[in-house]
Amino acid sequence: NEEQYLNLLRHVLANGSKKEDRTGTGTLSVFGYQMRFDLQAGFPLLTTKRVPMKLIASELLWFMKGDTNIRYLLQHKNNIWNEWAFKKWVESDAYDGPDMTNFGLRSQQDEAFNAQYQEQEERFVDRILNDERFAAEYGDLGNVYGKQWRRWETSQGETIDQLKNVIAEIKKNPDSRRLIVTAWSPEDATPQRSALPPCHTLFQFYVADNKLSCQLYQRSGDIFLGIPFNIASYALLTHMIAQECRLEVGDFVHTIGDAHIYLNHLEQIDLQLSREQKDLPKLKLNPDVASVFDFEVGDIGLEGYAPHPSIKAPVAV
Ligand code: THF
Repeated sequence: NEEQYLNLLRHVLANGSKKEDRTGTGTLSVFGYQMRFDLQAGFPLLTTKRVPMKLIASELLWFMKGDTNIRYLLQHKNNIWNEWAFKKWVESDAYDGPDMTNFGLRSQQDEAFNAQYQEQEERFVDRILNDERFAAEYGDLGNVYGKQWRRWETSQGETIDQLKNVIAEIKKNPDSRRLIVTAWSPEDATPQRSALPPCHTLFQFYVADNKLSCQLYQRSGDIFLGIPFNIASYALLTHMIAQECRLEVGDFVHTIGDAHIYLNHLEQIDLQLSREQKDLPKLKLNPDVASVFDFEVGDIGLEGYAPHPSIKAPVAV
């Protein structure tokens, strides 16, 4: 069940330090926290609030395709990365609409500005969907996960397909202690080269007793909005790779560096903690898909997911 996650919420509420952050929202934060989910016990999707599995699936497939353009996400009605592309657009020379400086914070504090912002973002999304050249220029987030996992660029000008390589290695050499995919590159962790340096710094696989486990080191985690997505996403990835490698699933181990609750998520968390947990759902993958790179959204389903209603919260940009 999701006790591990609820304990993280309680731990940070009780022990977190007040800490300012890049986005100006303010957080309660702890440094260093680890959770472990036994994937045999059910699929770790929260039941104390509805978490949209469809969005998690399309985001993960987007990463796995090596795509870094939000156009694919928008075509799947997934808006979770919009703000980062929108930020690049409104900061570019080509943008000629109303001033959108610091839109994340201002949209929450100023009703009139929020209306303007919503209109501009809607126009932006329309243009990404309908104008291929505009999408190529302003829909691309640069060196985010898709690029790092599938098309890592070396200083020699070669590319490395880390995800493909690690799957081949799991099959060939399951006892290896080097089953690693890294997204963090010191060269790329600059505002010029990446809209948002990767939060999911590195993940490692481990095979024992015919079971595939995965551990993620996440440098920074938004506990209320991001972490529930991240847990489900890496759990799903582990299931897909296990299917291709003909292994059972083991544990997902989630290690977080700066684990923080945004101060504008506190009421939502009180509500969530007042709710009773329900049974975890089961993941249903289409068993006929032989390669992880052939999965589509329709091959990924859930059985027995009957969560409490979703809880809305603003995302810090
Ligand atoms: N930045 C911040 N501040 N938080 C994050 O969680 C985050 N992510 C990704 C990149 N930067 C981040 C984006 N992932 C939602 C979920 C995941 C996101 C971004 C946003 C979100 O708003 N979820 C809503 C539902 C949204 C919807 O229905 O459209 C929710 O209620 O869960 C860390 O990976």
